[in-house]
Amino acid sequence: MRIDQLRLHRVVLPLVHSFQTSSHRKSTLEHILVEVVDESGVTGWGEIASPTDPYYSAETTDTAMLMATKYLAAAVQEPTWEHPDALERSWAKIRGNAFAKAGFSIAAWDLYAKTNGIPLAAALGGERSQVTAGVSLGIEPTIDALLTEVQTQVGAGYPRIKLKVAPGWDLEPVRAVRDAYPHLDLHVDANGAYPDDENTTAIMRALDTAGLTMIEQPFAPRAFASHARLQRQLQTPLCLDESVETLDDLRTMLLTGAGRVLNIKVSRMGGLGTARAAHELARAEGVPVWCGGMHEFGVGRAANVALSSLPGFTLPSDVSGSDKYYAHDVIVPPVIARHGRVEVPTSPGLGHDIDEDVLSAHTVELVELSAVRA
Ligand code: OSB
Ligand code: MG
Repeated sequence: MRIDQLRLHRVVLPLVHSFQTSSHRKSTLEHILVEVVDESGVTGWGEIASPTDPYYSAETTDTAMLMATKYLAAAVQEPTWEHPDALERSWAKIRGNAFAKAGFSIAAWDLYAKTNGIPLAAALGGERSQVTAGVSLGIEPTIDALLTEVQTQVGAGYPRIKLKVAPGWDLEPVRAVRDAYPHLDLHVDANGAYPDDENTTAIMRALDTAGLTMIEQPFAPRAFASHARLQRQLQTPLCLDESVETLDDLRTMLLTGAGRVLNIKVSRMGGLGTARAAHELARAEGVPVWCGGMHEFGVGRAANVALSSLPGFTLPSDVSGSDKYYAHDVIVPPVIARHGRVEVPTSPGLGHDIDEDVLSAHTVELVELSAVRA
């Protein structure tokens, strides 16, 4: 296979409900959709789901666009390849920039699966026909507003709720939700917002009594030693997200005991190949994994659903329905969750078509970089 045409669509979609994490608040999201066309005219789609600003990782939408046009465009169009793993290897020499790489990886995997007439999930080795979805709830202005959100999502059938926490928004909201829902599968995510000090240890010890399934990323991305020390003091498993960008990071987590659960994100790990490899390594070590999200539009969301069908994804993934985020998603049909479960598509590739009207209505920039061949 060889990719002849490449288009990068910078797309802005309004969120149905604005979302606040420990670092920022968002009411629209801007992602880059990657469209590749091979020599026989088959199209693959991917999504660069980087946040606009460098608060989750060092990348931004603008750095991803720069890396895409300056380096990844050539890396994806030069080689002839039989499997997307070969393409991912061809750009491995580009350091970092996982979100940008992931957009190209998803497009290549979609193209590969379509060319072979199989669903993306099957191309990855997925086994499930349905995946269990959880929802991630942002920091709300008040505890009552949070309880209303929890009620809405529990009422919609989602079996697992994750709450964003941050210094000043932790014990009180968690206790309020736990008191209202004594048996709910509940976990918290701090996005690395806590300093490693005695006060934090006291807060984490208190959270340890709230019956949480896990505490996700209390400390900064590189803080393996801090996570390992805290984990030794808690019953509740720590889950790493931002810390694990590569397989070597996962090996460090396993060796140091910095976490007992792994959140695998296609974006953070630079593509579906590395995400799948991380799943295999974690599975061999008996570490449960789940698929995290970055508020993806439908393209990235569909890739997350396909990945979540792999056998080691034993915990609910952040693959809630498109409607939780976007009034009009860029794909048809949208991703639909019923009673907290999403069907894994059975048609070739991602299993969804691009809604050209929604795409063109929300595209703010289109870059075409087609190969010039001798
Ligand atoms: O840490 O999982 C995170 C969104 C933006 C940045 C970081 C995170 C998130 C989410 C989104 O929690 C979950 C989803 O896409 O449903
Ligand atoms: Mg997280």
